[in-house]
Amino acid sequence: MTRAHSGAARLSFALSLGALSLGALSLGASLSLGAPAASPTPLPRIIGPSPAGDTAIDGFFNEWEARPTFALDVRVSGRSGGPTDLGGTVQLAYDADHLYVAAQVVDDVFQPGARTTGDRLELIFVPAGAKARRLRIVLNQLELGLPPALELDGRAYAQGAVSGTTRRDGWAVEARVRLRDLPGVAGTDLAFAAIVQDADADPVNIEATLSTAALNAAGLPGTATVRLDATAEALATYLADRDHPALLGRYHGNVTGDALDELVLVTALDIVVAGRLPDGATYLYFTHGWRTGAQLVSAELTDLDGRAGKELRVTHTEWAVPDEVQVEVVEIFGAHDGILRRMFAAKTAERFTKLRGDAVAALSVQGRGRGARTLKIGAAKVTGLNPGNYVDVDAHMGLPNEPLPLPWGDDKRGVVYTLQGEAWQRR
Ligand SMILES: [Ca+2]
Ligand SMILES: [Ca+2]
Ligand SMILES: [Ca+2]
Repeated sequence: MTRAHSGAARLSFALSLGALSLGALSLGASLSLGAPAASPTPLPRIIGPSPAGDTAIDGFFNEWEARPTFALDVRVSGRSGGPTDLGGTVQLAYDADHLYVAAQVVDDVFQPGARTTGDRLELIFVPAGAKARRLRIVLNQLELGLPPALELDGRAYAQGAVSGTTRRDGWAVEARVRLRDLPGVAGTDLAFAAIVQDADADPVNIEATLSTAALNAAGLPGTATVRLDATAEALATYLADRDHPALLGRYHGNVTGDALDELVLVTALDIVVAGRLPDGATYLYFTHGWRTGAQLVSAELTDLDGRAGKELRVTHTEWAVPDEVQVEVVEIFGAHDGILRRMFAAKTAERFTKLRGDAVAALSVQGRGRGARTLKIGAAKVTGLNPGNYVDVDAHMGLPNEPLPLPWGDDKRGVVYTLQGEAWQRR
């Protein structure tokens, strides 16, 4: 429940979580991460920013060696003449002002590229909720040392830079585009594809087309494949340190009330809030949220405390007594003043599998307009349970959650909670 700042390329920080201590994390150098294969909501590849000045558009590719790579391995059309005919990799990088692209293509015969003839390379970017943008790198007579040219959405683009070279086994280009000309490409989930069309024997006959991502019927990448995100390093380190826990949910919104939105991950082990400050420094909050076997039921970002920034409302189930009593717990987490806190936790259901009975209550959120919401847990509706066979399982729970109001208990009319300080408490 701590916030760590990372302005430099690497540093280490210790986290004090009280009883939920995770010990120390050390931030490593990895700038990319992939979601574990078992994840129900795969995380797009996250690419962190490169230091300004690290990328030179000069036809030399040494600065790209350690950067994340997208393989040209999705066949869109045509047939391959083998590994020397067509293949290769495409890379993206960015800094505060520019997007950088590198393509290193294996191609046995270079055909000078023009808009509709020869070997061709196009990159498609579809930011979340926005229309597709197309960057074409017109290869020209690369083999003669003539420079390629850029086109953005079909028009000559002179605000960038591009360089290229032919190689013994193919050709390679790198390019730079102003981020201001591609709004939304950085900082959001991005459907991205690089597409290479290969002409060998005849400049007007495309023999094969490869892409870095599957394309939909409209010829566009349909799912988010990448995210250019300044929080990448902190997130990558967190995920590596926790041995890549399964991702149960991911959300995007403003949690802290800072100027920029945060990325919220619910993993099998923790709840993580990653963000950055306007000066570029990144931070990471996380809180231990889950125990072995806990399952996410739902989560949403919603304003509950009436202050800037949304709260994360999470509902999960877990076994209070293994294979006998499953409980459902609603929790609310909020970040203020540099601390991510559990502001509320209450049980909303108990399911006794052996007795075939259950008790289920509803949480209602009351109040509108400004100010904190009032929470009410109504008395549970009970099936198959009565004061004679009901066993209070709260003693077995380690969570500091409020008990379930039962129709025969002291709370038989339900319980109302109001925000008092940093937590909702019984009125
Ligand atoms: Ca270079
Ligand atoms: Ca070829
Ligand atoms: Ca070719």
